[in-house]
Amino acid sequence: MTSTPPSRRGTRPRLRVRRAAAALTALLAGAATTSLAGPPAQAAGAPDRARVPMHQCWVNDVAAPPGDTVSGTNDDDHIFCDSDLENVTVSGGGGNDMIEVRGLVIDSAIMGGEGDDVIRAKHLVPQKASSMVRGNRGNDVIKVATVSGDGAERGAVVHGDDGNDKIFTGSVSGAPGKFNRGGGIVTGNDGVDFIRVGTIDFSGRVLGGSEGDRIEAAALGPESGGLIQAGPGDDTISGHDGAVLTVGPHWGTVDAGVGKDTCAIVSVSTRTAVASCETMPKAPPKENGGPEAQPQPDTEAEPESAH
Ligand SMILES: [Ca+2]
Ligand SMILES: [Ca+2]
Ligand SMILES: [Ca+2]
Repeated sequence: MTSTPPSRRGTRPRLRVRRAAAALTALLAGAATTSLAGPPAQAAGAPDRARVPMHQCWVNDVAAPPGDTVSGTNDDDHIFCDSDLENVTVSGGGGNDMIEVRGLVIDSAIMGGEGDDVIRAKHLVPQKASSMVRGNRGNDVIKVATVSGDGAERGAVVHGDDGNDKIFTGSVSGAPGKFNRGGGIVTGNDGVDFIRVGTIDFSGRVLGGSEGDRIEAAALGPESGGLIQAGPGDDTISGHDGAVLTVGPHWGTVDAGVGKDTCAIVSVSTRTAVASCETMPKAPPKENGGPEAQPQPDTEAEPESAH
């Protein structure tokens, strides 16, 4: 276990404030869904990482004993957690597992294990360690509310791992730290993955991994900057449902990687960087009002019809 010295990595104060505010908002949002039993009080004055593992989980309708692990069997399990996870690792083990966490994922990990798993979790809220969701091997479906990390030691990490995964998350944010680790990151890893995320900003990263992936984001770098890196394979990068993705106006970066890639994107800034897109449809966006918005037929102030 690494210690967590005060950050000296020069994170801009404004960003830190923004993060703190976001974390607070997330906590408040999560509070509505956590159980009334509430977490045990933190050991007052406990140095650094001496936090009590906290969870209220059930494995196949049997309450999981307290402790820092919640484990499924090698068969198909249903693991349900009705509270925040704090300093806990939840593992599905083998089989096609369903893992559902209704609270925050604080310094904790959710691992699908072998098999085709379905994982649903709320916000990843790393505080003193990383928060992580991994599908592990198999064709997994992963849904996470938001992915917001901070540096190497407080990463918010979602990995599909081997297999053809489907990953859905909200916003992805947070700069990596040493060795490019951590931050806010979503990766498909090996396999033909489908990744749909919200806004990628404040140095958040979405990586496709090998093989032909489909990556859809709501926005990329609208306020600060973010990265989409599709990796090897014939990849497709776009907005949601194939809409045109706006890159910028700040430091949005798209690297489609090796392969015959299709990018439905429009850059709205000179600070963006777009590389390795073999196909970039020039078609104007239908709804997002790009710079070349389709000329509308003259409809003579017709009232809005239902469509
Ligand atoms: Ca299992
Ligand atoms: Ca799996
Ligand atoms: Ca994968």
